[in-house]
Amino acid sequence: KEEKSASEEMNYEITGIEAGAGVVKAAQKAVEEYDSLAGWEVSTSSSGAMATALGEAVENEEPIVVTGWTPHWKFAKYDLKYLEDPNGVFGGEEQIKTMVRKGLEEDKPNAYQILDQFQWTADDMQSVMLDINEGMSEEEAAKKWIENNQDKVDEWTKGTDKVEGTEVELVFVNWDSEIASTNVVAQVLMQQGFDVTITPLDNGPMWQSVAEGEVAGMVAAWLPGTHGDLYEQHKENLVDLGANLEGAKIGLVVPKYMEADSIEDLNP
Ligand code: PBE
Repeated sequence: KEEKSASEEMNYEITGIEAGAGVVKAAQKAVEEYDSLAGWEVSTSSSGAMATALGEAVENEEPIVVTGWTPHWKFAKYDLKYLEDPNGVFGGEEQIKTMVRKGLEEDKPNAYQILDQFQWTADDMQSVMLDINEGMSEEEAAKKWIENNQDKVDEWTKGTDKVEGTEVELVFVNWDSEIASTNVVAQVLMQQGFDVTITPLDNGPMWQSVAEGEVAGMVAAWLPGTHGDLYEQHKENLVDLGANLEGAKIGLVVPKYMEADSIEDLNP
């Protein structure tokens, strides 16, 4: 009964992020599949607005359900838990993969090789996200991580030559995780002499611009689940450079003080 009042207090609303995000689509599917979520809605706004709503709820110890993902600084900052998903709507462990346009290897082999060799851990990514969340500029946070992890960066640039002003455009979505990774990769490419542009887009256009060969690539492909539909749509026109991070995850996330442990503990 207590959870019923929590669900009521939340106005039967899951606090979502950008409408094009895979985790929002998965949350909408969960609303259809779980009886406990009958009549619920997934609000859409932005990752920033979701984080603000989460912070305010935690401050007031109010119930909230957000579309969440790992790696994310929110787990370092607040005591949070994933709601169990017995129907498996949100999928299992994910990889974040790098996708580049066809022809990049021939046109810009050094950029291609660095993007191919880029890989790091969830902890690495989270440390950059935390610095940005605590007020450091995206560029400064990326540079700081690079300075502290020169051994890893050396592996990414191994076997490549420096260039002089070769242009490389990367696309990403303004999700905290992708802000972190894209800025780090951009700084590494810059240090190798590239003239790098990073362009934030919505999720669909991000995939499309790489597939259409308009930009070099992106490091923000969450697979197999989160972006599975976009991958299927564009895979013939992409070069898949494999995982740059293992152990990612999406799901519904709540503060630990909430009684619900499973999506089935919420109430219609
Ligand atoms: N995210 C972060 C994205 C992928 C990266 C989980 C918000 C999404 O849901 O599409």
